[in-house]
Amino acid sequence: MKFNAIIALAASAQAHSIFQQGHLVGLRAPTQPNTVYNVNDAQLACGIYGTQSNQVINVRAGDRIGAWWGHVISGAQWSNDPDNPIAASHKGPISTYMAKVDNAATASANGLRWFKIHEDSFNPSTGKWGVDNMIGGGWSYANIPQCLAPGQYLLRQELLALHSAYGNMGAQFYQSCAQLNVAGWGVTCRRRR
Ligand SMILES: [Cu+2]
Repeated sequence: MKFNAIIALAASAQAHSIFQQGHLVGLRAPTQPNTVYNVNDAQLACGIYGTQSNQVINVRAGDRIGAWWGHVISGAQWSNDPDNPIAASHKGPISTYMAKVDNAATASANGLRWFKIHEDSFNPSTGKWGVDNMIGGGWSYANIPQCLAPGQYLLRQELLALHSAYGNMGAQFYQSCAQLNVAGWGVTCRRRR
């Protein structure tokens, strides 16, 4: 078990002028900063089983979603925690996926058809990984696709730390899920006749 890594704590959505943020509200998140190594593990979907909110976060197609990462629940473990939001050694991409479900508050996170909506990977011109960009404020963002069909979804953000990936099963997967209700197609998404 590694305690130098992280978990996602909050999700927020900017819908026009409304800003909403919930600390673990509408989220499924681990309660300890432990990692999943086995890609066949059921907990690869939304992280090591911890908290699961009974709430769903209302967003709109096209909204920018922010996920806030912290070393422990509430963020830093102590003042000037060098491992908050994650140890700088844990370089790798941050990817965001969604999957359609009937009820985001209750649906199983396994056996779903996930699609990737965003990836913050290695940028050769800056030499930075998605993790480097998240460290600082702890936020990592993705846009809900503009023309996504309305309905309930799980949104999964995955941080893949590669610092020990030289060995078999050495890559560290950290993830949490947000339970979303996605409203309305914009006018630009009307079906053509
Ligand atoms: Cu670690």
